[in-house]
Amino acid sequence: MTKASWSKISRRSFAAGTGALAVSTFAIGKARAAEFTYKFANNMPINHPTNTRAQEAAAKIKEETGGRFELQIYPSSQLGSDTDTLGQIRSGAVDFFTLSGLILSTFVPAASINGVGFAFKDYDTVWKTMDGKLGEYVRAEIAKSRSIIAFDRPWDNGFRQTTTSNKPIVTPADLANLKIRVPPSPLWTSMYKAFGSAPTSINFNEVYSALQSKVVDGQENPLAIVSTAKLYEVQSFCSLTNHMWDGFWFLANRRNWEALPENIRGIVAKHINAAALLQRADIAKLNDTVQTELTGKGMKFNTVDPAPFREKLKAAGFYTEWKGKFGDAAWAMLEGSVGSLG
Ligand code: X2X
Repeated sequence: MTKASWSKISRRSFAAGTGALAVSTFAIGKARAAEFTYKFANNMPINHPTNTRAQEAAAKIKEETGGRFELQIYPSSQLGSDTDTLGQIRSGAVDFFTLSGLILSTFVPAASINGVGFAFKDYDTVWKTMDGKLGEYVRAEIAKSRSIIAFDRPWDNGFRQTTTSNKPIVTPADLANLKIRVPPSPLWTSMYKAFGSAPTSINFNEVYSALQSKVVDGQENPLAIVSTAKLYEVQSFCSLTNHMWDGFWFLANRRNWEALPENIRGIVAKHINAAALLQRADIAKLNDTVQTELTGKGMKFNTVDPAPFREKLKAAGFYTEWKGKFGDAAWAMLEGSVGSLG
């Protein structure tokens, strides 16, 4: 956050006080700096719908605030890895940050609940759940942290698929001993340990090089990311495992947020929440077209039957363990939306 310097403010009141000449001199000078310049950090490439929709929202916010508020977007983890940026949003060094609930769970444990393996069967259920009671519960848990808050509408990351350099994943046995990259989050590590894989936590900004240098043989991400982050260049197979739905909470540093005038907060929240809905629709559309695009680039696709994967997690005690961690009340909210998880 930067507020206009006092010298600029006094220059403006000086201009306001000295009549038309001073005002026009001011107007032909350099474009006036916004009164509030806030930083939005994220880990997505510039051409991912998260950034294209955020850019549009930034333009609308600037217009509707008459130039008083500027949202500066830093894509591709330019301000640091997700783990670093989580520290920065907590301290207020960045103002806004979109973060997967699963990674956020290293600070707000309840936030990984949507990532329970094979919980969601389709987007209809996802949005009913995340725009409904469970989403509200997670947002309240985030707010309890005191340092950050989440906007009402989660943004889509997507249903996660598995890519590998060496073999397709068809049955749970194919995951055994697989050197797979997972984002830094206990739920992810726990799930792949339950499959008998060898998971390594790596922040997204290092995934491409980790795959390229064969530190790991596979990773899992939604198709929109496999495409926009060019992971197809370093992966050969894409197995449509749909093993998890993942979304981004649009987070704000509470102190910096509350430093904004109420009318500006209203304008920012309105456009950010509207952008979330547009971003969701973009990703849904991409899901329909990206497979063809990636097949053209040489990736080999296969579908999987989710039932044996779910059975494997059940047998390994994964669901029982995480029900215990999230607690009966939160688990009941999840099962109330998605059905019994066993
Ligand atoms: O790190 C990932 O894989 C990503 C981009 O999907 C998340 O932000 C969780």
